[in-house]
Amino acid sequence: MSKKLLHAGPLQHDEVLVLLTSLIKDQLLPHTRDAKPDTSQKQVYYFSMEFLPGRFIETNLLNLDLLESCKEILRAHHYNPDLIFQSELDAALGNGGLGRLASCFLDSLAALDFAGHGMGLRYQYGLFEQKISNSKQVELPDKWIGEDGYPWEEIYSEEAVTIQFGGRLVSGYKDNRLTFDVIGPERIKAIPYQIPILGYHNQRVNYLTVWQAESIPGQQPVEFEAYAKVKRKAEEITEFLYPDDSHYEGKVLRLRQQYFLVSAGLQRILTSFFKSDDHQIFDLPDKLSIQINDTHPALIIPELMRVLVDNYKLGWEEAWNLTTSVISYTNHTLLDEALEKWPVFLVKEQLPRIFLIIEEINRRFCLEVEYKGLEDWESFADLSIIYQENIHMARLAVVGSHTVNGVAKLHSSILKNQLMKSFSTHFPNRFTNKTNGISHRQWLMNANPLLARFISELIGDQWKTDPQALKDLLKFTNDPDVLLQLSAIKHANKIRLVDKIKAETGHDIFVESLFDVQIKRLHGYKRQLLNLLHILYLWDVCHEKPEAIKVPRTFIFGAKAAPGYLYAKRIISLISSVAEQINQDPLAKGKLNVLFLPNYNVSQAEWIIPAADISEQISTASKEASGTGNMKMMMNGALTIGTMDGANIEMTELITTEHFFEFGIRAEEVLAYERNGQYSPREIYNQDLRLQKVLQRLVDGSITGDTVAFQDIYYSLLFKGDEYFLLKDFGSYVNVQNQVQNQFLDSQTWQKKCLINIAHSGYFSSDRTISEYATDIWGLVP
Ligand code: GL4
Repeated sequence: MSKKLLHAGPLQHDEVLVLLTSLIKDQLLPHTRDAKPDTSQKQVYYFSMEFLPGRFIETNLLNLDLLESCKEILRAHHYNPDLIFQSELDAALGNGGLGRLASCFLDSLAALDFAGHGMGLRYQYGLFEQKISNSKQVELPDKWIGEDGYPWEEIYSEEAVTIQFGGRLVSGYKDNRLTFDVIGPERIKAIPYQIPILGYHNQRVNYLTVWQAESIPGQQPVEFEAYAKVKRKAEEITEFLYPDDSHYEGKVLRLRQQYFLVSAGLQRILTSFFKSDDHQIFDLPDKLSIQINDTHPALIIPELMRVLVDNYKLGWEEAWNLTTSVISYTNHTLLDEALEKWPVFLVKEQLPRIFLIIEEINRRFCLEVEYKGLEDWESFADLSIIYQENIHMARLAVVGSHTVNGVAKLHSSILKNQLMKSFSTHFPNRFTNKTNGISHRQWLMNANPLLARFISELIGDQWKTDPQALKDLLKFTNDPDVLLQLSAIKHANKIRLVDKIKAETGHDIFVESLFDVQIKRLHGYKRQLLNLLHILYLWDVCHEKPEAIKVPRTFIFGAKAAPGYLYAKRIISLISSVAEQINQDPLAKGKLNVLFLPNYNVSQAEWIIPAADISEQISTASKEASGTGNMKMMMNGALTIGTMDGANIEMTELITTEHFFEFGIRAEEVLAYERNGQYSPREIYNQDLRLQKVLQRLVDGSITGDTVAFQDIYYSLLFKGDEYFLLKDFGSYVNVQNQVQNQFLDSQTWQKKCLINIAHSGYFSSDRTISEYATDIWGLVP
């Protein structure tokens, strides 16, 4: 325990937190662990370059059934539990949806009592901390690991493993087999840290293992400068997380991170596998499943082949059968800029043996394709893993997995029938869908205790372990008292948020206004800019026809932009600048309020989501693979304004479009325009006066006084093709936003819709998603 605690006098909040975490870790965990040894169970490993758990304290207390009593004890000792919990730093080891999904999945794996563990990296710096200065994003390092380490982790130095890069490959022949030796490789130590993941009221403890890179003592050159260089080169592997979401950077360091993760993770898994005396290598598929979270860990395919062929001396076919029986792959995006392609020369240089194995996988696969009669060159261009000097990681992942899934119905269908059509023709049974989900424990029980309590008063506690039981709420859709209480809970959550924002930013928000929320990474396709164009339109209305604004609105944005994604950063500037102008315009006062909250992260989301009235899910149709913020807000009783994209479609299937504000062109239309190139934003502009006025604001100086400040954004829409179809969807967006305001005026009908949304949100619990992975992909018995 920290020495800091040995002083006299009352403890500081962070000191109480240290006490609580050590109490949970040291006193309670060993008992739960002893209670359920699970070595006989099939083990699932979820490999991911990103995990975004947020804070663990409340989750762990909730799972141990100690949350309420702990809060009471703290209060009895005059501590405010919220302040204590908030002193825990978020482990921000991910960018956005992909990493957050991984954390929800770990939560559900434990809750459903599966032996499912995470494998990730212990980046020294998490996702950057965002500040907004002069309306611009500034990135600061996120030091999530405190002086005494990270409170939830345990280091296992004695279980460190060695990872090899580079070297010269020498082939030989021994015992009737080809052999491959790597001469003079660079060797790096990987040290595992384990973070416990607790099951909900079931005594299970799984683990998220995160690896840290270090140089190997004794291997270093003696000269100081050379020594420092070697040390640095090793440590940089886990120094920082690449801050890109849905965009890949072909940097050698990223490749090294990826291999480091899979090689370290696999060594640990196999060591633990062989700890059971009766486990033979051929039992692997019965005892082990490996899920790769997007292609980032796809090198595990050739790595497992290398281990089986070179170390365990299996024949290629035997090794391939084992590998493909163990591994499955989830695709999370169709965006071209996110599909990883590693240059051959890089992989050859960094991972010579792995490269040979990939070549051999590809050679055999191409022969198989040829044998099936698909030998025309066009299909090879689509199918070959190595093509034009690049290794296509999604292709490698598909060929080396037994199952490939997308993350929402539409996404999976485009993946199967368009992007990977040649593959699904070749492997007709390999592609499937697993619609994403979120942990209802974290996003409802923890984030919104008022609503959680109210739901239990109405329908009992069954929904906590069977979230689909939330449907029982449908009995109350016409109960005015229930609807009134629902509205009171939303109001209380809004006050909670307003107070927090006031304390942190000094900004005043009118609680009675409609909270219109868009919180997610900043990306062109997510169309924060479309939201802003609507705000500019409303600003015009404030000036020209103020009586048309019948409901005051607070627009809340939270979004980080990748530091290298300049267009996204420009949009942050625009939003912040517009916010500044509107918030000080007397004609907009009491009608419009715009906020860009800096440093959006998991903990912030837990405050914002319960307070949202409107959830903005307005991506260009076909671009958002699933989205998960949409599910979180639905579960917390916000109504969605959205396009027919990602999981929005499945939301409307459940609640019908009557309880969802739908707008915009459909995926087929977007894809058709992209094929035929016939979209003309100018034509739309010429016909829409509202749009003309709004876009003029970008270049007439009314935002910052400067007419060139946002010219680039203006050009991107009008002269550079409007890649994400903002102008096309502007009209229908404004119309549906108008419906939002009209319906908000009728509080009872609005609350009824909220209740219907909550009642159907159980489908989007990650418990449902994980049950589907378990039965359909991993072959687990519940
Ligand atoms: C993402 C998708 O963009 C997002 O729609 C999805 O919900 C998430 C989890 O499946 O994965 N893909 C990448 S890359 N980042 C994401 O957030």
